[in-house]
Amino acid sequence: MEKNTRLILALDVTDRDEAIQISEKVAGYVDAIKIGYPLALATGMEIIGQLSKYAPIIADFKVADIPNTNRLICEQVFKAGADGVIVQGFTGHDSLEAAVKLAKEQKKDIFVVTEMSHPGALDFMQQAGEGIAKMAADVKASGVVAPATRPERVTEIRKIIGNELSIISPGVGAQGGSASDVIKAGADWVIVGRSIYQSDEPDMAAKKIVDEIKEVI
Ligand code: O7E
Repeated sequence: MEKNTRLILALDVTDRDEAIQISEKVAGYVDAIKIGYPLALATGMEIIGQLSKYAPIIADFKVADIPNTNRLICEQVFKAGADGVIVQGFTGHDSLEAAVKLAKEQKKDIFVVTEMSHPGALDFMQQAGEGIAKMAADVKASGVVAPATRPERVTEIRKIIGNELSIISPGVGAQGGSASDVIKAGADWVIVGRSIYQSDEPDMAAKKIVDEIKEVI
């Protein structure tokens, strides 16, 4: 993924035409489009190929299984045209290694969820987040997912993973996080959904975030 605007659109709509229209509008402002279960379940996996002409696609299926199943899932997602897949880290090193090995063979990316952005992530995930970040660095994943709602955690996670891995960070806008704060804290990209796709002018909403980021880099 080329580091240009530093914005990734989280396209959590469930209508194919709407997804295509929004992608067309924001294509110039995003470095990637993240699609997940809402859109893929509503429209089918072909949506990945259809949207990949606008931007690289990161498939957010938060893969969390045994190594063999992780590999089988990632194979299908890459075959559908995705450039990257998001996997959970809590399943441990062997599950993650299976996904990373396949991705490297196919020159694709794996991003590993460390600690999530919502309040409930404090119940169980935060305690494991730093260990997961270290494991992601050890197995040479492409990057990790860390919460824009807690920029100080992004800074901690950056210290653990160093500069080889990227940090992609959701939680800006609707969840209360700030794009400029989390970029300053060490994130490479922000992931933004509702503030863009629910806007009457998604392109202008995306541009505003890109301009905000530009001011702090
Ligand atoms: O709050 P929004 O509408 O800006 O959307 C945020 C998107 O990021 C949404 O798709 C959600 O599923 C995802 N996300 C989080 O909000 N928090 C996390 O901790 C992790 C993710 C996520 O995308 O994980 C993989 C990158």
